[in-house]
This record gives sequence, C-alpha cells and structure tokens, in this order.
Amino acid sequence: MREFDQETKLTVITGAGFSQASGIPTFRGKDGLWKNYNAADLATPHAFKKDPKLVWEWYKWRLNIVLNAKPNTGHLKLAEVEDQGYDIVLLTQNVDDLHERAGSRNVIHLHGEIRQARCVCCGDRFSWTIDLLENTEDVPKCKSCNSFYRPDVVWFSESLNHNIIQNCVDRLTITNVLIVAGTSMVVYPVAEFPFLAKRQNPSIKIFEFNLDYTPISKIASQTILGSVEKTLPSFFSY
Ligand code: BJW
Ligand code: ZN
Repeated sequence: MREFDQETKLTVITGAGFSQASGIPTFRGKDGLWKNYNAADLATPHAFKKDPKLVWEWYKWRLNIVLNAKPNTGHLKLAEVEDQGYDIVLLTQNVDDLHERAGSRNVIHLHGEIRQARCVCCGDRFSWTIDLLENTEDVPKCKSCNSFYRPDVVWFSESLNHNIIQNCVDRLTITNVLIVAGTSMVVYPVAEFPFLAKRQNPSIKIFEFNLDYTPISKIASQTILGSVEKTLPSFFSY
C-alpha cells in the first residue's frame, strides 16, 4: 500500500464529517447543527444546569439518529487496514460508535460517547438502547444517589480526560503518517494535535481528507478534497 509498510505508525484523527455519510449531522457548515441550535444552550455544563430537560431532548434526538446509523465505507476501510495488520490508532472527536461497529479496535474517544450516560454526582454509568430511549420520558435519575444522569460527552469549557490526552500525545509523538479526516480542526485541544505531531517529527506525512481546506491544510503534505467515504477508500487502494 502506498506510503505504508508494517513499520509505519499510522494515526487517524476523525471528526463529524467522517460520519456525515452515515446520516449523522456535522456541527459546522451549511447543514451543521450549530445553524439551527445554539451551542451555549445545549453543549455546556451551564446549559445542563439551567435546563436539563431541553438538553436531554436534544441528545435523545441525536442518540436516535446514532443508534440507527450504520458505518460507511470510510469507517469500514479503516477497520480493514487494521485487519491487514497495520499499526493504526484512531483518535476520534466523534461521540458515535461507528468506528467500533465497523470493526476498529484501537479507538480513542476524545469527546466522550453519546451512548453512555453518567450520574453527575456518583459517576455511575449506563448505556442507552433504542428500547430504553423510547421508554424514557423524563430526565434520567440515578437509583443510588437520586441525581441526574448527563450525556457522557465533553462539553465546551470542560477539560478532556487527562489520561486520554496523554495517550494521544504519546501516540502522536511516534506517529510517522497522520491522517486528519472530516474535521474542521477548530476545536481545541484537538486542533493542536497535528502541529504537535509535526513539531515532534518534522518529516511526518500528514494527509488531510475534507470537503474544504482547514487551519491544518498549511502543514499537510496533501489535502485531498472530496467526500471522505469515497476519497479515503481510494487512497488506501493505491
Ligand atoms: C466532510 C464531509 C464528508 C463534512 N467528507 N469531509 C484555545 C483557543 C481558543 C478556544 C479554546 C482554546 N482551548 C479551549 C478552548 C475552548 C473550546 C474551543 O476549542 N473552542 C473553539 C470553538 C474555539 N474548547 C473546549 O472548551 C474544550 N475544552 C478545553 O479545552 O478545556 C480546557 C479549556 C476550557 C476553556 C478555555 C480554555 C481551556 C472542550 C471541547 C469539547 C467539544 N465538544 C463538542 C460537543 C461534543 C458533545 C456532542 O457531540 O454533543 O465536540 S463541540 C463539537 O465540535 C463536537 C466535535 O467533536 C467538535 C469538533 O467538530 P468536528 O468534528 O471538527 O466537526 P465540524 O462540524 O466542525 O466539521 C466537520 C468537517 O467535516 C468540516 O470541515 C466539513 O468540511 C467536513 N465534512 N462532510 C469529508 N462527507
Ligand atoms: Zn449517582
């Protein structure tokens, strides 16, 4: 496969554009969630404190989409590359589980997982199913401590998990091929990752897959414009 051999340490950063072809809306851009919804009203700890029901209604709507979605050709290709024995790690900003459902095993979720709910007080967790979603009207409450559960995702102004960040930094430090796919690369700290990898290893090859150029295009070896579910499988087929 072009650019890769069994020694290559391949790391892939994915974002909402990667799941767009699976029917999951992106955040930014003309059909993005932030066109119709205000991030400050829905994706911050303050918003949840102010109106947990409104926040859960929005998350339950999105959960329903995620639970019914299927991995696309981009997800499947990355799982296939791993199956072929390549050393590949996925750092995803996506809260869906489509990489795992496609068969990828080395997946790090930077912004949490929408299927998981977490008690705001004792940290107890449960996993949503379609059945549970259809039968839950109110804001879910913890049986142990009676506090609200919240979506187990990272909201604006919240810190990402320290150990997860450290694992990503360790991986980026040894990466020699970095793919950045379907992300606007404007949300920190992830937006900093390609720059960090480039500083650690100036000869790193960075391939970007997006519909448009982004702030990291200037350090990419190549930006491959187009729908990632088409461009990424053909990139790996060379
Ligand atoms: C396709 C395609 C197709 C479409 N094929 N391509 C330093 C400077 C300035 C600000 C900050 C800073 N450090 C921290 C901040 C604040 C903030 C931040 O970055 N704000 C920016 C907006 C400026 N960051 C944080 O708050 C983070 N916390 C943190 O840093 O804590 C410490 C701290 C706090 C405060 C101040 C300072 C330090 C937490 C960030 C959490 C992000 N959470 C969300 C919601 C997750 C839960 C949920 O899903 O509900 O994560 S926001 C949203 O954006 C979501 C995404 O993971 C994330 C990134 O979006 P992504 O994936 O890039 O999607 P889009 O929609 O933006 O882009 C899609 C792309 O795909 C586009 O480019 C399309 O062209 C492309 N595309 N279809 C190929 N088919
Ligand atoms: Zn609890």
